[in-house]
Amino acid sequence: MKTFPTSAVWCLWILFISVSSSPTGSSEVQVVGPADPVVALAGDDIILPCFLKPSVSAENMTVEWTRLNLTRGNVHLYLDSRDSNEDQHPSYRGRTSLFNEELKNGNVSLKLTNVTLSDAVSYRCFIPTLTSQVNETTVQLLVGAVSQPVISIDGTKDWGVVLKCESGGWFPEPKMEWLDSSGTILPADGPPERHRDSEGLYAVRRHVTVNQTDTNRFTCRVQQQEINHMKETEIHVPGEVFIG
Ligand SMILES: *[C@@H]1O[C@H](CO)[C@@H](O)[C@H](O)[C@H]1NC(C)=O
Ligand SMILES: *[C@@H]1O[C@H](CO)[C@@H](O)[C@H](O)[C@H]1NC(C)=O
Ligand SMILES: *[C@@H]1O[C@H](CO)[C@@H](O)[C@H](O)[C@H]1NC(C)=O
Ligand SMILES: *[C@@H]1O[C@H](CO)[C@@H](O)[C@H](O)[C@H]1NC(C)=O
Ligand SMILES: *[C@@H]1O[C@H](CO)[C@@H](O)[C@H](O)[C@H]1NC(C)=O
Ligand SMILES: CC(=O)N[C@H]1CO[C@H](CO)[C@@H](O)[C@@H]1O
Repeated sequence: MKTFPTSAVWCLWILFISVSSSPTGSSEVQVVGPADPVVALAGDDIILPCFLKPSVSAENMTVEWTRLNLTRGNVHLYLDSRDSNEDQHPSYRGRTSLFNEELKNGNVSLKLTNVTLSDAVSYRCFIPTLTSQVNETTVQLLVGAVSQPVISIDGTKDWGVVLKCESGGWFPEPKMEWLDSSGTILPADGPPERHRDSEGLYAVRRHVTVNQTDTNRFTCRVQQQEINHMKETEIHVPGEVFIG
């Protein structure tokens, strides 16, 4: 009786090792995607990562890229060792491909060209031919849009000069700030004004009244943290503008 538990543990241990280290057990191959969202700007060509782990060839597997919550059509279908896009959603036509040379390495990442704001959803990478629990993964795509701010002199007010900064074509909504030449944020003449155009892009405008300084240089900074982008424009206000 005393030796029974020990040998039972050994048996289980050996069983465990032989199951977990079995290199050909395709039931353990998992579909893996990125931990973080893919971030892109409108117009970019991007890769939505998806691969088999451990790496086995996907050449003879079915690969289905779909949009979550898109009831009809798919984004990209690879079936019978070729791309089969008869049922592709029209908005993805001609913009999708797999890396054919990479399929043998289990890399079923999707290339999507010229992304638009309406592509910013979650995608499902699904391998129905895989006999494993983890036969799909989800990849989130964030798409932003940015543009250079434009500064103009909007007149004078008492002791100072009123500067105007405008920037259209942003997504998501950005933050706009005025800075002096040492990088200190200046108190603006109010909160930023914003509006959205018909395409859903944000235009932002903000005024600041500045005094004469050593450099007379001022910077307008527009930034969007979710897509990690910043654009700056600097103006040099001629000294004589202040005297009037
Ligand atoms: C895929 O199928 C083709 C044709 O049946 C075969 O020649 C090839 O070896 C297969 N590849 C893999 C990785 O199983
Ligand atoms: C898959 O292939 C693409 C294109 O060659 C490459 O950029 C990407 O890094 C590959 N992914 C993996 C996980 O190997
Ligand atoms: C990219 O998409 C935009 C908007 O859909 C379109 O106007 C533009 O022509 C496309 N560019 C290319 C290179 O296909
Ligand atoms: C994919 O995996 C899920 C969850 O394990 C399972 O319910 C489903 O039947 C699998 N699909 C296929 C086509 O094997
Ligand atoms: C500009 O100068 C005026 C008068 O000296 C002062 O009241 C105001 O606070 C100054 N503004 C800034 C932004 O430094
Ligand atoms: C808008 C919408 O239908 N969202 C759904 C998309 O699918 C996920 C998961 O299937 C749901 O949780 C969302 O509610």
